[in-house]
Amino acid sequence: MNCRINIALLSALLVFLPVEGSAQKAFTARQKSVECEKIKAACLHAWSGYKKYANGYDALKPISKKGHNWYGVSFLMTPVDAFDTFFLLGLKKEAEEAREMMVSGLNFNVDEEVQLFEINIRLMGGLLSSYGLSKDKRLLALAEDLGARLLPAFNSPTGMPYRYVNLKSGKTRDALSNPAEIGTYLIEFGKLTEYTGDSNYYQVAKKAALEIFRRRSDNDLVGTTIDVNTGAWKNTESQIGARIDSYYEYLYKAWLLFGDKDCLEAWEIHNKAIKKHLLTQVQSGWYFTRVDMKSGKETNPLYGALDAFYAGILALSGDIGTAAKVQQGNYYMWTHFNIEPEEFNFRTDSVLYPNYPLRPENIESCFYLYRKTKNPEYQRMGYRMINDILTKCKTDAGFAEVKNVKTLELSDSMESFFLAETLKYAYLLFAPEKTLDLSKFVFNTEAHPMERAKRE
Ligand code: DMJ
Repeated sequence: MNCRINIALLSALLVFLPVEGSAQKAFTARQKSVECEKIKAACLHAWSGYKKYANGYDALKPISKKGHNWYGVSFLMTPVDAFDTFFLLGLKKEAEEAREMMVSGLNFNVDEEVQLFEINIRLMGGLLSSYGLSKDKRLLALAEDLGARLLPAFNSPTGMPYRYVNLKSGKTRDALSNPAEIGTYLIEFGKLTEYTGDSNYYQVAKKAALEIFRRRSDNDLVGTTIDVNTGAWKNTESQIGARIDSYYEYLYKAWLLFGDKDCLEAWEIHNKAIKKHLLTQVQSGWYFTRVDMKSGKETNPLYGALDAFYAGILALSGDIGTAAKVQQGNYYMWTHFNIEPEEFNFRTDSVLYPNYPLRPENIESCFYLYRKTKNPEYQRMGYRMINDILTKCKTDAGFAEVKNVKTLELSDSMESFFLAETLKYAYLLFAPEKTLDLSKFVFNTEAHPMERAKRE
């Protein structure tokens, strides 16, 4: 059975793989539609595994075939994250199932301490985009209830939020935070303000992000860890990956979504500094290194799966030249190690963290670069990545994280962002542009599309 499937897959690959030496050749309409169908089939496979083995849980364990919750109760991470992917892919039955689960199963009036950042990008983002697409008011009511429960997190002396908040009592914990967990609320809280008319949401989100910006170094860089009680940096390493990434992303997107000029200015200042101090060329390509925010000296030549998003935001902001050369490095990272590792040392070409948890960022950057340039090279890159995932990460029940990209051993996790982001960007890379018009929508960092407000 497996063997039959593999042979069928191989022949499909041979028929549709763009011929070596004609790398720039555009995919035909038929080839694009085959890719879209393949990605839809992957969505259906992941969703049916979730329903069969993890129904009602946050996530599926795709090897042991069990459900997994992040906290004491389930917040239905997978259905909330997946609804808008099903919607955009035209998977109506699956979208309905996910919506029904949300409206009948979500309850935020629980004595649970949750991580503000993850709840915001996955649940708040998912509920708001689901409401925007479906106009189902019950989803907006859930988002409003959740928003009110998250607000106490921002009651710190600096206005930068604590990392954890209890949804029932509002009690907060953990003042040692980072720019991503402090500055990634502009999109969701801005949408809440737009939908509810309560300006407080956007105000607290903007204050938090700009408190980070205010504490930038003379080099216009920020560090990795900061104390939200005192505002003092605790780790001054500056980079664009984990713990900082979406802070930058949201500054630019707050401009796109809400026309916020303060955020645009902050993005431009940071982006200039990032290109000046972090962008580095080695033999295999261009990467963003890590430096001390004050001295600008390199601390660690590390690059990885999360850093790969930056080419996409550069492309979105119109800097195609830099985006294109960084994407070559992203592609090298993917192909050189079988599948991209979580982190590698680009000076020694050695892997530091060998896992691949089904992350979207590299494909996301292919998507933005393709949309902005129409250069089929980016579809070719994405094609390689998608097919690696669909063949190497597939299990009976879904898709699994790679434990080690060298051995391709799998581990028992399918993060909800696989359905929210990885498969969505993969599909949109080959689907007609009208499926998601970038002049009308902006994605939050979990790939939940938010409609841009009409401005004069
Ligand atoms: C997602 O939850 C979001 O994209 C976040 O900004 C970074 N990490 C994951 C995907 O890799």
